[in-house]
Amino acid sequence: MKTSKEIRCSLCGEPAVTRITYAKLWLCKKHFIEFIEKRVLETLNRYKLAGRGQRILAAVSGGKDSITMLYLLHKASMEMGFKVIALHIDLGIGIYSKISRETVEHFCQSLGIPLITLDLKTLIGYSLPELVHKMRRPPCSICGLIKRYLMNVVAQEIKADAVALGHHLDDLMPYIFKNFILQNLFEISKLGPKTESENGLVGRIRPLYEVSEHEIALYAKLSNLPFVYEECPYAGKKKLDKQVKEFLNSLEGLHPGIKISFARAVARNIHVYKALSTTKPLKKCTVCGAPSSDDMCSFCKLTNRVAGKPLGAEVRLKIRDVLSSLGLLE
Ligand code: Q46
Ligand code: ZN
Ligand code: ZN
Repeated sequence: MKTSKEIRCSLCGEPAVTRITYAKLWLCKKHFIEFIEKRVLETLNRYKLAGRGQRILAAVSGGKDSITMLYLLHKASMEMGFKVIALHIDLGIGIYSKISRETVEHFCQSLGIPLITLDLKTLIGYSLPELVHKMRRPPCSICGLIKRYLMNVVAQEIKADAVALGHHLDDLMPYIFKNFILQNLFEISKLGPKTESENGLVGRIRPLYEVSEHEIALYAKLSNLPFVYEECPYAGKKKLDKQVKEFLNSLEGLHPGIKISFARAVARNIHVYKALSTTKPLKKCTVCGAPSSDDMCSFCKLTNRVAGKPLGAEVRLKIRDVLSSLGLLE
């Protein structure tokens, strides 16, 4: 049996750092880094996620996935000729948010990436923990709603072509599989590598669509990327999500490459899932103009409940001030 000392890169003969089972390759540090960078470039090209002259808004929390996504997107942008602008939302979750914000600020500064930081408490008068306390709703549902809203306002205001997210293969495939089991087929259409902009909602792209969690962790480590190790204190996996993830990983062990094949098959069939929509076309929120299924959007409803008035329009003005001070308004 080979010891780890004897294992050599299949491409250059240097000591290997990892095995890419589905590609039947052992790779050294240099070739592993190149392998992942090529995979992301191919993803951007294959699914037409970004192109020359475009403006991409990258949502960055400071965790390893979003930091790696931003770094890889930034590298690709120089080759492909698009512009990356980072967005960080400070949710006010004590020390976790403080460290996350500092990490993102330093990282963007070191790479010369323009960064927009929005502070939730400054925008609406409440931090996420304060909202959770007042509203008695699951933290992640409040947080998700707020982040989606703010990302979209910023993307609209800076005329971004898309919002880039750090979701990877091991986030997306279990979620897609779970939605398939539950036959929430339309939901699957939102989980592919790209959702198009429509009805005032700026589209999403997922540059790490074909990169696994393990590959991201190794890439971040080997590239010395700074990221926040701590998880958000509200994070927690549901039992079914965890089990579906383990199931897909055990399948991958038996059939290397099946997760990527699954991801590509879903991407090919996104239009099929999209055609299953039963929702009505979106209207505009009467308060803030954001796309909404109701007369008032969920952000305005939420702020109305907690602050006594819908804050969407006010928040948009505050965001415009932030963007203007950064020279990002056209
Ligand atoms: S930040 Fe927000 Fe996550 Fe924290 S409160 Fe939940 S959704 S876990 S990506
Ligand atoms: Zn090598
Ligand atoms: Zn609104």
